[in-house]
Amino acid sequence: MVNEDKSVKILDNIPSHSSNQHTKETLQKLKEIDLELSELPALHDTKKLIHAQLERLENQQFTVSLFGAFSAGKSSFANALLGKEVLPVSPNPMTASISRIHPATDEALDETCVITFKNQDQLLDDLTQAYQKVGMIIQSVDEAFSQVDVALKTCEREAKTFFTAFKNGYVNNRSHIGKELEGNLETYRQYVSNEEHVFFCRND
Ligand SMILES: Nc1nc2c(ncn2[C@@H]2O[C@H](COP(=O)(O)OP(=O)(O)O)[C@@H](O)[C@H]2O)c(=O)[nH]1
Ligand SMILES: [Mg+2]
Repeated sequence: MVNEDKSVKILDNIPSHSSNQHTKETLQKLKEIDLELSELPALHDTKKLIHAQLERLENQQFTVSLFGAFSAGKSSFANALLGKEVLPVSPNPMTASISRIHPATDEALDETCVITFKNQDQLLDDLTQAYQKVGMIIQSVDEAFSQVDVALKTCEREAKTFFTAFKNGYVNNRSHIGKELEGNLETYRQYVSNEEHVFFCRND
């Protein structure tokens, strides 16, 4: 019988940086825990966590996340780590977008990118909230676009960036809504550094 405390204890004993032998042992332990947890629906969340760890370990994957205020040097640090100027660097604040950099694979070649766009519902949610703040009700993204100049005239200064990005980016990005766009390094740099493009991209 495994309880949650015991499984956490086993995980605590697993070395964080491992030689090949340690990795094999860790994999074995995780598989054992995974098997025992299958019979315990109450520990579904723990099982999910262990599954994710198993997958990462088997594929030799790990994530380094960089957080920081604008112009803290996150992109410069990531480029130094990659040994290549992948992310655009600027003394001025860039967009608040999240980039995930992966090693190249047979399917996802080096210096290629996939940009994921918000769907109609996500865009409409964002827009509805912003329009409500200026006392306007919109029913569709197209309607929001037709009313954007009115919103720009009445909105507070902080909301101007939002409405301007929507206004300037809509025509170019309309056809991408709800889709993914594959491109090269130039496409990625162009998207990540332009508010009018980032506005239409998913950020999760
Ligand atoms: N002096 C100094 N400047 C840095 C350093 N790292 C980055 N910068 C500069 O700080 C600015 C912002 O860097 P960036 O990497 O774009 O920051 P991000 O907004 O956090 O991604 C750029 O002008 C960089 O050249 C550092 O270690 N020392
Ligand atoms: Mg940056």
